[in-house]
Amino acid sequence: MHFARFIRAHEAEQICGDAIRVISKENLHTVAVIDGLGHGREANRAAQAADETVRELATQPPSLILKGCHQALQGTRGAAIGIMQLKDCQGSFAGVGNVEVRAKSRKPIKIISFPGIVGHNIRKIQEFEFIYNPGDLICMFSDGIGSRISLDEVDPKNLEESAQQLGLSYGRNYDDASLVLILC
Ligand SMILES: [Mn+2]
Repeated sequence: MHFARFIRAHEAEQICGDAIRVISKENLHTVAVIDGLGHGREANRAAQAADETVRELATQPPSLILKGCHQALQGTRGAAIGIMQLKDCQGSFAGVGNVEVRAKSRKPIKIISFPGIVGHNIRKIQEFEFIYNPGDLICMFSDGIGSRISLDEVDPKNLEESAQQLGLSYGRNYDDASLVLILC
């Protein structure tokens, strides 16, 4: 499993309100894309609180990690968060708010992030399960990345470079932008 990420702050900010965390423990990989609401210092504070929770709960199922984040983010601005776990060709995902997933995979990966703000109002946390195969390509990204993003441009042999190119091509300057590429 290989990972490559792109992350950059809103053009007027020094500090980023998005965060990406990848944690691998043996063959269990937990990937989080966190978008603190808005941008700047308060967005960063919310994202860091979520990141800390993801690190603490990394081996728990995505829905429980999200619930943990919901508690940890009380009193912050809140965040949109997507959590994916990958283990032995079985994947699961739970998300709240605008975190999207694209995949170039042998079997379609159908995933929905539900509306809401982690830390404020979560109407529903649902875990989606899917099958992945070695060589499948998955991208998770915040809404600072345009949803026209296409994985056709990704070169699996140059994953790091591809992540930077995607981020620069599709990133919106007026929001924090982050994406993570996963080569299964
Ligand atoms: Mn955003």
